[in-house]
Amino acid sequence: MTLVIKMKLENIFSDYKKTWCLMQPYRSASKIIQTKLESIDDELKCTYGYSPIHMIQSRIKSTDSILEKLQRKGHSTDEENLSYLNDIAGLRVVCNYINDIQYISQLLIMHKDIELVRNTNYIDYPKESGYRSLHLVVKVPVRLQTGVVDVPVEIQMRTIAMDFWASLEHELLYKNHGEVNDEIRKKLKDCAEQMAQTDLQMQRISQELRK
Ligand code: 0O2
Repeated sequence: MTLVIKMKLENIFSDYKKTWCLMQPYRSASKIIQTKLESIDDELKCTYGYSPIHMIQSRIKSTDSILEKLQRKGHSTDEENLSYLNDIAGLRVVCNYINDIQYISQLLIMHKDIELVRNTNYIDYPKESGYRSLHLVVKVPVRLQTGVVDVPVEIQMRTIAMDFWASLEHELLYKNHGEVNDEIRKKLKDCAEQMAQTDLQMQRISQELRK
C-alpha cells in the first residue's frame, strides 16, 4: 500500500524556496508562450512592416490569490488541487487594433504544441461591467527532469483602449473594495462603450491609411 501524503498549500507557501520551486513549471510555460508571441510579432514586422503587439506583461498568481480562488471555488487547499486553476501563469497581450487580437490568437493556436483549452470572447460579448478582452486558456508542454507536464496559461488579449479601461476600472473598484453605487458602475460602463467606439474608429483610420 502506498501512503500518499497530501501537502497543504499553506505549508508550502510559508516557505519561500518551496513556493518558488512549485511555481517553476508555470514560469517556464509563461516564457514559452511569451517567446512564441514575440516571434509571431517579429515575423509579421519582417513580412508586412507592421508590429501588432504593443506590449506583453506576465505574472504568476500570488499565493494569497491562489488560496482565495481555490476556496471560492469550493476546493480544499491541497497541492494537487492547483490543477483546478488555469490562471496561475498569466499573460496580458496588448495589441494596437481589435482585428490584431483574433489574428495573433489564431497564429498562436496554430502551433502544434499548443492545446486550446478555453476561448472566452469578452470583446463580442462584454461583461456586465463593460470589460472587454479575449481570454484564452492554452496548455503547453514543459520539459522537466522528471518528465513532460502540460501547463495551463491564461492569455488575456486586448487593445490599448481596452487595457486603459480595465486597468483603471480594476484600480478604482479595488480601492473601493468593489463597493460602488450603480451610478458609478454606469459611468464606468459608459466609458467602456466610448473606448469601444474609439477602438473601431482608430481601426477604420488605420485601414484607410494602409490601403
Ligand atoms: P488577476 O489579478 O487579474 O489575475 P474563473 O477562473 O473561472 O473564476 P475566469 O473565467 O478566469 O474565472 O474569470 P474571468 O472573469 O473570465 O477572468 C478573470 C480575470 O479577467 C480577472 O482576473 C481580471 O484580470 C479580468 N477581469 C474580468 N472581469 C473584469 C472586470 O470587470 N474588470 C476588470 N478590470 N478586469 C476583469 P482576477 O482573477 O480578478 O485577478
